[in-house]
Amino acid sequence: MSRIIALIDMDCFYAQVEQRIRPELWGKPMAVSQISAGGSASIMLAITYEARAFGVKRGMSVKEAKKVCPSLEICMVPNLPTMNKADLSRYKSASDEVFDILTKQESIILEKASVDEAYLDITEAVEIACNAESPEQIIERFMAHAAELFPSTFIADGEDEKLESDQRLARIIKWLDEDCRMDSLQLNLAVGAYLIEKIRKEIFTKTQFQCSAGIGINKIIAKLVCARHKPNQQTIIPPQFVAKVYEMTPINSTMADLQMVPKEQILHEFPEQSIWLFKIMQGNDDEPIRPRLQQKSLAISKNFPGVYKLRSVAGVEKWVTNLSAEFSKRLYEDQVVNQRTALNLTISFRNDEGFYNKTVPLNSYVNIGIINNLLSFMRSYNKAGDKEAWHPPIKNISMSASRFREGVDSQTKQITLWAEKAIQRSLTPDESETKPRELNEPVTSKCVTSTEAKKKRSDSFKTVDHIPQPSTSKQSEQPELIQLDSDDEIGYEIVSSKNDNDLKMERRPFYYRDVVNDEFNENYNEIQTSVNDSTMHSEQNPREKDIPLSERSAIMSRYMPKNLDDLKNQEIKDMIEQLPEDVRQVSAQM
Ligand code: DCP
Repeated sequence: MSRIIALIDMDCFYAQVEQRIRPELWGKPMAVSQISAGGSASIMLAITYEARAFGVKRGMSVKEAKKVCPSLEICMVPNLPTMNKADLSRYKSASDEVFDILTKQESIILEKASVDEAYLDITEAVEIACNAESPEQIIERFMAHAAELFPSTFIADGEDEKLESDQRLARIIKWLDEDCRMDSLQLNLAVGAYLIEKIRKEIFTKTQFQCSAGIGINKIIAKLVCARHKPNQQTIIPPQFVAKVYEMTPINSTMADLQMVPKEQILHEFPEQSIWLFKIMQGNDDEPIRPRLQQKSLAISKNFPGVYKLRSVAGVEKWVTNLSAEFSKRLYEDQVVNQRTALNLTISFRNDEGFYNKTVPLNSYVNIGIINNLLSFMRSYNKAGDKEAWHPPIKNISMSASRFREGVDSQTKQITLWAEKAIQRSLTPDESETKPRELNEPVTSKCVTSTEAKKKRSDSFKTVDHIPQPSTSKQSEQPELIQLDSDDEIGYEIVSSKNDNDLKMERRPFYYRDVVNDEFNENYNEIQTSVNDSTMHSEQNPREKDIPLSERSAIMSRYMPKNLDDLKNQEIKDMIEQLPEDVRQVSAQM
């Protein structure tokens, strides 16, 4: 049986999250905006469809947006308490809610594509549904109740965009009656569309969020039509219409253009990729849905565009410290939630002359280690004569942790919890003692729903709200990057824009943006391989066996600073003092 794949994409996601918090904004032209680096301007990130009708576009400034839509309501992305950096935790929590629903669906394979997008391989679920009734019964039932069973489905046939709503239903009934009766693949697509209608309804009922979907025989095709009838609708693309829809879809003009190129030329120009390209051109794409919810790396990145470039030692140190503290906190959180430990740290920065990076073993999650590593690496590139200056100025600082091994030993758990609390307090020295903050609140099903798996794994641990690491650059400064969501395995980012008015920018994985540096990509590939290796050898997980003291101490030492005096935070010092004597002594000697 041919595969049936769906792509579900939340509509104007951040905007819906804000609308749920302020229900009076449902149905209104509104946008979510974020202060750009340096705090001077504010750009639109998510725009409701009501506001899009006025011409409000992503990347516009507040002023530009208000000009085209004076009634526009604007919600700001909150900032992290002590940093000029956005706090995306509420959007991530909302995303978790959606993914909780998706992971609970039976007989589907789920692949998280971004914070608000997922591919679903529903082949098996379709097969099960098809086995429960005869094809005739299914078709009769679908035709008799089409309005109720397919309230928001379109058939992409090249004419679908012109249809009025009554014509939409008539088209579905005709397709069921003619094509689905003749062809089991088309019937499978119809059953798939029916299942996706149900899943989208469930998402809406449980979260109040609307989403759209594309349903086809592979990922590319599902992606191609997912946005065709946004918002809150879904599109099936039967194979016979793929070529026509490709041709008519502007974002895939490349694919339509490829159809015009003689096959010999493609073979000559792209010998390696030709088979794949031919398949894609015909709408065939064998890439499987990879079950994936846990990212393979954690990253944090901050851009300093234009006038915000870092030109002083103090500025660089301040940002390295802030980012390291935040990164460290995320590592601890990941350790608690995912019960795994990162072994590699890649530190990188960009200045006016180039992009530099280095991968080192991640010996400790304590942020002082991360700060020192990054600073000493960066200092070797500071050519300023003046000892307070930094030259060439810094445009981006990034850190990423990768090569995870399974497990966190029990002593580390204690440190993790203590350090986590300490870091939270150090981020909010004035408030946390006196009044409850969102960060310190226990996770509740209302504000954060972590997945079942996470819940099971974290047993006695409380997770804290996720602190993500967005970074933005001004749209006008090209080719500056906008990093969307660096903690997804592939955090998408905008890498290019042909002109200021065309915001249909290319998206590609976070790690491949800096093709300027082959060494970096080589490292990344190596790390990826190692990740697979380490998961294959999960029996080495120290939780699983009674490890001898020397080995336990070696593991501990990775989490312990070499010198306790390095620790500025009294609470972490106190915590280490309370560790079992044997562990403390042996670790201190290492
Ligand atoms: N986002 C961001 N910066 C960008 C692009 C997007 O922070 N440059 C955030 C805001 C979006 C969310 O990611 O709400 C999802 O992005 P999408 O591209 O899926 O766009 P939307 O969900 O906002 O709208 P659509 O309905 O077109 O999918």
